[in-house]
Amino acid sequence: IKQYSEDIPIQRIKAIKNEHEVNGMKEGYLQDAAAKIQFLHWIQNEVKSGRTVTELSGDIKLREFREKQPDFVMPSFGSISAFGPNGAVIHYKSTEETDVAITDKDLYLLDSGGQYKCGATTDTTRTMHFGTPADRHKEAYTRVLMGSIDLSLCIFINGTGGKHIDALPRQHLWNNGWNYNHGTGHGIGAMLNVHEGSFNTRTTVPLVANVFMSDEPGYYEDNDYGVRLETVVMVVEAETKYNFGDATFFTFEEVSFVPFDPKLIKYELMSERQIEWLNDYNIKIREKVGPRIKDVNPEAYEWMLGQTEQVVSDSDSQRVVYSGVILAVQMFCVIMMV
Ligand SMILES: *[C@@H]1O[C@H](CO)[C@@H](O)[C@H](O)[C@H]1NC(C)=O
Ligand SMILES: [Mn+2]
Repeated sequence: IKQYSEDIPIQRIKAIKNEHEVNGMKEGYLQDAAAKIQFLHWIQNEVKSGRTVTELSGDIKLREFREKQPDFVMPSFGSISAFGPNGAVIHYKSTEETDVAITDKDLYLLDSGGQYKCGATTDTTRTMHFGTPADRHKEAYTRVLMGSIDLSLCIFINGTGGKHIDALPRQHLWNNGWNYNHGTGHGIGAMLNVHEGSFNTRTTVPLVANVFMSDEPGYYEDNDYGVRLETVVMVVEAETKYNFGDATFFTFEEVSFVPFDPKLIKYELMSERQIEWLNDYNIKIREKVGPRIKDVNPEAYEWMLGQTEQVVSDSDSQRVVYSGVILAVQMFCVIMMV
């Protein structure tokens, strides 16, 4: 009789990162974000200025940006660099036969990662539009983003497995009669396997602190487009007001820091809590990745600032007042400096 267990002890020990592995993972994801931001800025410029970039040639350029990072060793898997209808092929691998030019007419999905000798395996996906996206693109993108945020925000009691919380990233798609035919989250190694066992959103193995998992919902329309947003997150203990039965509660901390595409977001669909998450995330990108690109690539830095602006939700008048005060203070400082 063959028996198969999801929770293999050695795999489990491997998946729960120690302090050094946690630090190495975080460092590797920052290096990878620095490379990816520069790449996304570069490819947008190429497309806008009418130069030809294809799925394959773009991926070569991405590698160049990664190679400039101090700890980069090699790609962690063959990039999924997919434009338009190719983005709907979940495990797409561009070849000479399928390679197409990337234009400003459709969505571009990029799922890729690297191995970093500080001890990280990275895997991050972003979907972009370099022109004016259609409403269907925006709606899909926003619902995927909302699900990704809800998973990242969720607080769960010790004993909860990935499968127990897998409805969260799917709910905004289900509400629309949509879904995606792949897992939401897989474990990931520390300069090892890009897919690692024991902890994922298919099993009920209880999630514990220092487990790294992808948060990657998607939505795909065959022969049309694909949206996937993948942010790697780490399980951490949550601070809660109470502790029912002395239980520990957990939540997630983001590890990938690559901007979302504001042009594809319908903020009116999002809750205030989701917008607050997005604003916090954007501040973290600026603080953590900003210094790594500011001097080496000021144009990419400026572009990143534009992608990570704070969003004010209409219904939250306090926020409007707050940002008004900040603006007034900034104006005052500018006037004083002049
Ligand atoms: C989680 O629950 C398990 C099983 O009851 C227990 O052994 C473990 O110590 C708990 N972990 C934390 C961090 O509370
Ligand atoms: Mn992945």
